[in-house]
Amino acid sequence: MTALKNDRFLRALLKQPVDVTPVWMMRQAGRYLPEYRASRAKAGDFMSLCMNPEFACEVTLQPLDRYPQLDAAILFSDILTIPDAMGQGLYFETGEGPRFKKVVSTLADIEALPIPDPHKDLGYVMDAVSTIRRELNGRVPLIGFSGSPWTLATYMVEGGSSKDYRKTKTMLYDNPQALHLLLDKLAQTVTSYLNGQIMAGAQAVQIFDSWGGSLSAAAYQEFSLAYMKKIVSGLIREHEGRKVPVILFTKGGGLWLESIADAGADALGLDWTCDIGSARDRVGSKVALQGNMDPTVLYAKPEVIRTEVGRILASYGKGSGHVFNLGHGITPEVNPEHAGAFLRAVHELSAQYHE
Ligand code: 1CP
Repeated sequence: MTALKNDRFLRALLKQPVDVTPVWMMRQAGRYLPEYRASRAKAGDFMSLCMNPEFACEVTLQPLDRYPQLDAAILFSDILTIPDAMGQGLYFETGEGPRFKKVVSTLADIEALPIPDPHKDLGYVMDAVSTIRRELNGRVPLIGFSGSPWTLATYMVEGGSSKDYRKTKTMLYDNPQALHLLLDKLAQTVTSYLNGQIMAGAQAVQIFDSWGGSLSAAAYQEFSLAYMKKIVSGLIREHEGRKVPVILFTKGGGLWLESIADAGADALGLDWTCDIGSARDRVGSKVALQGNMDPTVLYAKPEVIRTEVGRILASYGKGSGHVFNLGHGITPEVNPEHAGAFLRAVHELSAQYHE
């Protein structure tokens, strides 16, 4: 394997010294980029991009070619590949978001769900990872990812996106054994899926618990964090002679940072609702932090974006252990030039915080 030319992302996740704060953006390959929309039109639809390793590789590299400041690439795929591989039949209605042909409602439905084999049932993802690794040729590290069991369960039980997770939460309170069985199957699946990505070449992995923040404090511990802990304890943590850092991102998890920091991961993703300096005081010696600019700041003028980047860097303060990111994914309406101003500001303004 080619040596990494830029490893500041991996170094910051392990709190090793860096020259400037590394940066990447959640959803950096996506609809705000005209080149992404052109590739999607060529492929036919979103799932065809994910299922064809050449297309997945092409769109993964697009933001890196446009923005030389990006310090990491993220596999182009989706968290919903897992429910699809469990037989739910994922499809996308234009402008409507994800949908499933089959939903999971009863204990019998959950008992019948197979545990997918990453190589047989999700081989297209493994092929995308190895293709992207080859084409990156050591430019920057490649991040693999999965949804958390709780976040995946919400899509599987609701049959798509939801505002209130009504069916999933009804199951949580009325039929907790059924939900636990589903979460347990998902934790097993996510563990082997992420290990498959690591063996195929992913150099760090992130678990997206996008909807964990919708839970009560007690339910978060029992139905989301417990399963992420189980996954973290089953992951391959060293490969090709290097540590493979694990990042946990619970959107809305700011109140529970101390307990998330005890889950065994190397870094926590923060949304924009918490102050990163206070978060560092609460967990700083245990884990690195990733985040946390409000993605809507990218709608503002480049000077305003720069000020906001400076404010977050100052709040984190001196030293390594910070990966700059948005607090959630970049949205389709963002002007790509504003994303460029954001990435440049992170490198330009952060050198003063590193020796
Ligand atoms: O129309 C299109 O082109 C599809 C839009 C799209 C894209 C670009 C979807 C459908 N997924 C993706 C890619 C994607 N999804 C990546 C690619 C890597 C990157 O550049 O970051 C990643 C990491 C995801 C992960 C993902 N998918 C999450 C977790 C992250 C988050 O934003 O919270 C979730 C919740 C999904 C589900 C999903 N897939 C697609 C959409 C529009 C959604 C969200 C639906 C909802 O809000 O419920």
